[in-house]
Amino acid sequence: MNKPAGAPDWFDAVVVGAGFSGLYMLYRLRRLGLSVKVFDSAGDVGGTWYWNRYPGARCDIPTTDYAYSFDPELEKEWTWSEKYATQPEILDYLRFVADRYGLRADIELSTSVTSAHWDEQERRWSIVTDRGTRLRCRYYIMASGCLSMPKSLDIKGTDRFAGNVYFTSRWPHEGVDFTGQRVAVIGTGSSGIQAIPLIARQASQLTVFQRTPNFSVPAHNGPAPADRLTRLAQDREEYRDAARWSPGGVPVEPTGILGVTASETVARERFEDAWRAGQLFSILGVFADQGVNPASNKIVADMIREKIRSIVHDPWTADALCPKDHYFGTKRPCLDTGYFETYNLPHVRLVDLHRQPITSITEDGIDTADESFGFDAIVYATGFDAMTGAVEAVDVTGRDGLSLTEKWAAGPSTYLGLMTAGFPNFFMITGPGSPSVLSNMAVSIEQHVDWVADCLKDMSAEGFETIEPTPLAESGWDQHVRDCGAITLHPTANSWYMGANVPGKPRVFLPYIGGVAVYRQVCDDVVAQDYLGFRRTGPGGERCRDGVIRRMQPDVSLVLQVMAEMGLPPMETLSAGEARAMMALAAETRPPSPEVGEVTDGLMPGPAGDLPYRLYRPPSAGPHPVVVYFHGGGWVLGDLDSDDPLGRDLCVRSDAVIVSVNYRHAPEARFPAAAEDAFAALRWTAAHAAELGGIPGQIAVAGWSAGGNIAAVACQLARDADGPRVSGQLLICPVTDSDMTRPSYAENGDGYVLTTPLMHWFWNYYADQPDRGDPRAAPLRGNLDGLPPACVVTADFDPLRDEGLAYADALEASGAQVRRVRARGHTHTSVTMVGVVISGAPVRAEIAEALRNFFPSAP
Ligand code: N01
Repeated sequence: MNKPAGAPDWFDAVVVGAGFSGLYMLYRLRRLGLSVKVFDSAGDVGGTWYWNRYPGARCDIPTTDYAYSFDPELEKEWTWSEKYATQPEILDYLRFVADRYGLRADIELSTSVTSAHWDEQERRWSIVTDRGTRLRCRYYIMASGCLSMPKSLDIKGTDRFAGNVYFTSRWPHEGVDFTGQRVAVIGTGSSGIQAIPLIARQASQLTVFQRTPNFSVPAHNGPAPADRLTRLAQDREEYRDAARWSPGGVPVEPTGILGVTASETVARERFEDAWRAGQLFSILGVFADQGVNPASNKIVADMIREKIRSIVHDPWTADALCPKDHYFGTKRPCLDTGYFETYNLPHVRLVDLHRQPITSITEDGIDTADESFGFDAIVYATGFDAMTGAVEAVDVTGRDGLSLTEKWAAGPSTYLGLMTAGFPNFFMITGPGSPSVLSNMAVSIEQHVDWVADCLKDMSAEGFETIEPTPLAESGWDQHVRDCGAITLHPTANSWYMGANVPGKPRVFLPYIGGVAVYRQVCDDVVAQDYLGFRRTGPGGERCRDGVIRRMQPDVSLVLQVMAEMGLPPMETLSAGEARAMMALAAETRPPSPEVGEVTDGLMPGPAGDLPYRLYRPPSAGPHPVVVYFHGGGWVLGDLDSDDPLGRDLCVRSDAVIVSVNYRHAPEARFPAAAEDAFAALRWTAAHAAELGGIPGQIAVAGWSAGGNIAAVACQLARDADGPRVSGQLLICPVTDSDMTRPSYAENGDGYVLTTPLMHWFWNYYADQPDRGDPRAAPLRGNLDGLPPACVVTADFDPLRDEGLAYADALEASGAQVRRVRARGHTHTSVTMVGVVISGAPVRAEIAEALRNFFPSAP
């Protein structure tokens, strides 16, 4: 069909960016038979490798891995010269790729897309460029890179300097000769750290202005590593596949060794190996827990600081170069060649901006609070508006005039980092909410491009014209991205990952840290579930299977995965004795529990003999309110040790004395033994509160699972017996009924540790069928009038969830004050896994607050 005169050009797809992602996107779209136009503001292809030409610029992922893998022939035709190739070599590679596949014909260089507006009527994007070109397309794809928009200068007086000014991210093509010059470098991120040693070779004087010292590891560059080349030669596809299904996009075997439990010898060996390897994923993987556990992280950080001090001769400079304000890995670590050694040169000086902040750039140089420096040249290595900068640089307007910048005012919101609701047919390659910058970009780019191309192919096959995520799917993914970030140390750092380097940018953890393999699986699952969370429309109507792809907390999933790999027999196939032995064995591998002020074991009288108890006293001066706690385990399992971490955690968080009671268990003592013991324990503790260091009259009960059951029963018995007065009841995932027909049993009865068969096993041991309706077994069936305030905790993936909620509803209906705590993304057991499941900590903090509120007069 001929285009009417003056009408905009039409393409199936417009792609912004001709770097790694844009080139491959073009290649894939062409193979689908689509018409494509690629725009890039650069004078040639290459993206980041076109612009970042500063001396020393190299990749920091071994080049064997930082390359396309989609075509074996391409791999045969290109050989990398070094472990970490230089910028010119990588740029040559990308030019070679563009030429080899004849891609240039569809690429318009030196042209920026300035606006992209969705036309709902026509179901097309209208695109405008800075050269005034107007065109229309069905699919608009941003392949504009995560670190391509330089951060605006935020230092006073930058326009005053009369000497030469350079930006690492926009380096002159002809290069720069600093011979004989007095040079300043501002910024010590990856760019500064790579450039500084080379600038120092030429400059007569080099002054480095450092705001935040950075962790850096020697790259030990050299020829491409023989072991990788051999593996690739032996089975290229196997190697590439291992990368695709690895945590970071490079085939590295993750360790299971924890920093907190490793011996000093093991820790030292692992660190030195990683230091020698000169690879980011090695040093980031010394311990499995260094990204989440401050103590473990400190071991690695201390060893790096030790290295810095051993390299840099001047102790003041060495100290100033040691990072102290962030955990290792929470700001992107660097790979260097002779960076720290450079400070031993007599003409190189470090200025620590924390002690001596820049007041202004002047005509002649730089003024700090106490000194004026004269320079011939200033190099800014001050970084990027990462991940969102390039996407938001275009005026993108979606349905109903919604602007992307407005939508993202509080931080980006995406589904899978690929699309965003309200912007049909708009794709981002390695957008925020995808592994992107935390991974080998080459692998993540290929995965995204393949996903988008396959999606368009599927749409065409099924007669759809538009695709867009649903708000539910998107907010679910945003939540999952936040949940993954929240269990790590990342949110504590002022990093560009957090948007903290750009003044005014919302503080949000931008990438997805769940790992490349997990993420790939998620994307595949979405497709397998008929594009779950996407709405697709076409002339034949629309199709949408709405939903959230990942609702479980990431560390809970990990625990379930580890348990599945252990291949333990289902508990309900064991005898009570065998099940208890298995529980005891599992308890031996727990990490250390929280410290409390004091722990004492004792005995209290029960209806059929003494009951052991363990008392946890907070570190603060008493007396304290007292909480009588009953452990979980289906009335059959559990003891003082099984719930020891939770007892300690509750104690320190709530500042209350916790008296954990070991009641009689089934099948040796069946119903109502446990309930009777619980009430006896409550009475005895209330009567002896002062002796126990408690405040008389300030007594609450608490329990988890079956312990929650007998805690609830104890409150009912205390009410009926006219005492003791109970200030509150904390019921964590309690058994409140013997009816297993509620929906949460159907939803969660299999696969989340506490299963329907296991609940049957527990009930069968505990109570005869006729007794199961007795309110002392099923407190939901009792009279709920006049009961103390409650905090009821329910977990999303718990078969008991709905009976917990039913109890909260019924209590409220009877006039009790109820605080509901939802353990979002948790199972029946995970909230209690102190020190293992980090995402349980905020839930336990909320529980502790509820406990404290039971005792309003407590200090
Ligand atoms: O940028 P950065 P980069 N006054 O943001 C400082 C990738 N990359 O271009 O930390 C004074 O890391 C700023 O200080 P602070 C890689 O992912 C890869 O170096 O904000 N100083 C910091 O020291 C990397 O992480 C390679 O306190 C100011 C520096 O400037 C990412 O790109 C090579 C300042 C900026 O560091 C970005 O690296 C290069 C101010 N007003 C880059 N503003 C490879 O090896 C900022 N700074 C592949």
